[in-house]
Amino acid sequence: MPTGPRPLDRRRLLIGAGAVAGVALAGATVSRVAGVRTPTPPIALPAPASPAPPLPAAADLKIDGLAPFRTPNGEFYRIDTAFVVPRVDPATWTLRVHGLVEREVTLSLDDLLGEDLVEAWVTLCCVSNNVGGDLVGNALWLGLPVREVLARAGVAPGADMVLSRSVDGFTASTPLEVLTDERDALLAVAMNGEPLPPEHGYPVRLVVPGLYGYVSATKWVSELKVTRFADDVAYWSTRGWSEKAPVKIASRIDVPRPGRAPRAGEVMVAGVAWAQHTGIGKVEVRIDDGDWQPAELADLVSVDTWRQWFYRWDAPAGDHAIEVRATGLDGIVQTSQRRPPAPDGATGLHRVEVRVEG
Ligand SMILES: Nc1nc2c(c(=O)[nH]1)N[C@H]1C(S)=C(S)[C@@H](COP(=O)(O)O)O[C@H]1N2
Ligand SMILES: [Mo]
Repeated sequence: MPTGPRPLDRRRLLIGAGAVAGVALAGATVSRVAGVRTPTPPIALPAPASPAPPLPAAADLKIDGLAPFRTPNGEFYRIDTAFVVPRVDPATWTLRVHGLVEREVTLSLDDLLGEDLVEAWVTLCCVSNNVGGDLVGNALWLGLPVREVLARAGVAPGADMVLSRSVDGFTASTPLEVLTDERDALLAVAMNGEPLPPEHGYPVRLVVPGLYGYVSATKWVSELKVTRFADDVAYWSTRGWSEKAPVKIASRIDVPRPGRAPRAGEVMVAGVAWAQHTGIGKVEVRIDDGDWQPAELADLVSVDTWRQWFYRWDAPAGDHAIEVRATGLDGIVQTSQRRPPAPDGATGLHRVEVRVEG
C-alpha cells in the first residue's frame, strides 16, 4: 500500500493505520481475525416495499466445499481501516446530504426506516482481492435507493460524484450516474434479514452493485456530499488506488482445493463467478491447458450477484492443473492477463493444481 509523507505528530497513528489497512486489504485471514463479532442493538426492520423475488431452486447448487449463494453475515469478509468498530447510536444517527444540491437534506434512522425500502441481492467484493481470493460475498440487502435521497436534495448542474463519508472519516468517491441510474444502489439498513452487524456498518451503509467496495460501500455512513471528481478525492485514491473502480469479471475454483488428492474418476470441480451489474453468461474450465469446456451454471438470480458453476471432470491419476474463465452477459471474456490488485483490481485466471490418486 503506497503511503505519502505524513506530519510527524500523527506518524504513529497513521503508519499504524496504514499498516493495518495494508495487511487487511492484502489478506482475508487477517480481516477474519479482526472481525470480532459484537451484539447488534435492536432496530425494528420494516417489511420491504419492494421485496426481492423468491430465489429459484437452482440458485444454490449446494455442492460440498462450494461457497453458498448467500454468504452468512458471520462469514462475510470484512475490510476497513477501523482499529475499533465504530459505535453509532441509532437514536442520534443522521445522514446529511449536501454539496452541489438545491437543498440540504438530513435523514434520521426513523425517517429512513419509514421510507419504501427495496430488497436486493448484491455481491460485494474488495479491489484488493487476489485471483482466487475470498474477499467477496453475496447478501440480501434492504435499503433506500440513493437516487431517492439525491432527488429530494436536487442535484445541481456540474456534479459528477458523490463523496460518501463514514463517522470514522473514511470516504469513498462514487460516480453520480451510478447512484442515479436504475440499479439498486442502496443506503442499506439490513443484511440477510438482520440489522447490519456492527462490523458491516451498523446502522446504515452504502451498497452499490458493480463497483469495488472502496469506491462505493461506505460503512457507518453519515454524509453524502454531491461534488465533482475535480474537487474532491476519497481515502484510497490518495494512496495508490484509482478514483474509479468498476468491478472486473472474475471466477474462482472452490473445489477441489489445492493440495487435496481426489480419487481418479469423476471429480466435481465447482466455484463461483461474478461480474456485478453485467451478469455471468458463461463459465468454462480447462484441464492441463487443454481446450475450454463449458461448465454448468446455477440459475441467474440477478446481474448483480455471483453465479455458482460446476464441471464434472473425468480425472485420470496424476498431477493436473484446473483453470476457469467466465464470460459476461455482454459477451466479454475474462482476460488471462495477470495483473495485481493495485490500482483498480486484479485480473488473470484462477488455477488450481491437484494430484489425482490412482
Ligand atoms: N467506513 C468504512 N467503510 C468502508 C471501508 C472502510 O475502511 N471504512 N472499506 C471499504 C472496502 S475497501 C470494502 S471492500 C467494503 C467491505 O465491506 P465489508 O467489510 O462489509 O465486507 O467496505 C468499504 N467500506
Ligand atoms: Mo476493499
